Amino acid sequence: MKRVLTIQDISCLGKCSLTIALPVISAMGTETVILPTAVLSTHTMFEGFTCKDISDQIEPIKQHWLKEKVEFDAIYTGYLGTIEQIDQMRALFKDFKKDDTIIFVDPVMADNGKLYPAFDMAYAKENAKLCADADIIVPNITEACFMTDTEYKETYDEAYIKELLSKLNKLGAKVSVLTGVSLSEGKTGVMGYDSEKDDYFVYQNDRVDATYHGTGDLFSSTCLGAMMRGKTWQEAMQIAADYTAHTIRETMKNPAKPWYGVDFEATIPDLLAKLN
Ligand code: PXL
Repeated sequence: MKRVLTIQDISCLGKCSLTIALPVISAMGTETVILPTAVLSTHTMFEGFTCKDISDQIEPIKQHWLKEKVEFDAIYTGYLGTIEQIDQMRALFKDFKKDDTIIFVDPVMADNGKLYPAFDMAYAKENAKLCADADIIVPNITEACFMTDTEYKETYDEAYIKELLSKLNKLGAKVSVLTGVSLSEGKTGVMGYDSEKDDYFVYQNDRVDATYHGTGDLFSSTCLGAMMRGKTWQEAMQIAADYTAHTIRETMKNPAKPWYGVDFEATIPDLLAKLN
């Protein structure tokens, strides 16, 4: 069985980051080791959330694991809290990266043209540096714009996306994937670029007209979970895009749907059926 380490916050209520990555990657058949970076009462879209940064635990936890000679097939970072934590991730990658360890970076910090409440431009620049150490990065268009000093556009064409991918590629990851890319009316999906093969990949499915928090985390977790089960990154993106859209559609059918997250718990069996 493969083993993934995922490093993100725990939002106790809210269905995002670790409360998605842990159940989803585990259910997909991969051991999921977690390193929480902060404990929040809820994700940051709730008013009045509490937050306890636990950066000071990262080093002792890491040292213990090094002593135990733990190895990871992939390391996946998502929402981190501070510039210092991003620096800690760069050191952690060096400590644990073997030849075949996949470093998967989702530089979670922004959406819809805006940074999340906790972040500023300095944080975005530091995330750009973290991307240099990755095998695969999966920013949305907003995050890509902040990391590459590009103007954010609501309406765009394929040339704009290719230019963004080319700028992302210069940050240094082997594969850059942009999420939330809509190349025609009523469609949405991903477009990626593999710098080693000089190859583009596009996948578009039907757009679902609803936005929920945590869907980016669901996409990333599913994608890495599929890669751990032997899928190529292109196959994994397709599985993750379909599963995320399916989960949003199913959530919308729920009369008591939570505004703060999607009902991925109900759709995991469908994901496993697709995977096997
Ligand atoms: O889903 C991304 C995410 C993760 N963690 C926290 C968040 C968010 C998005 O708002 O607030 C704490």
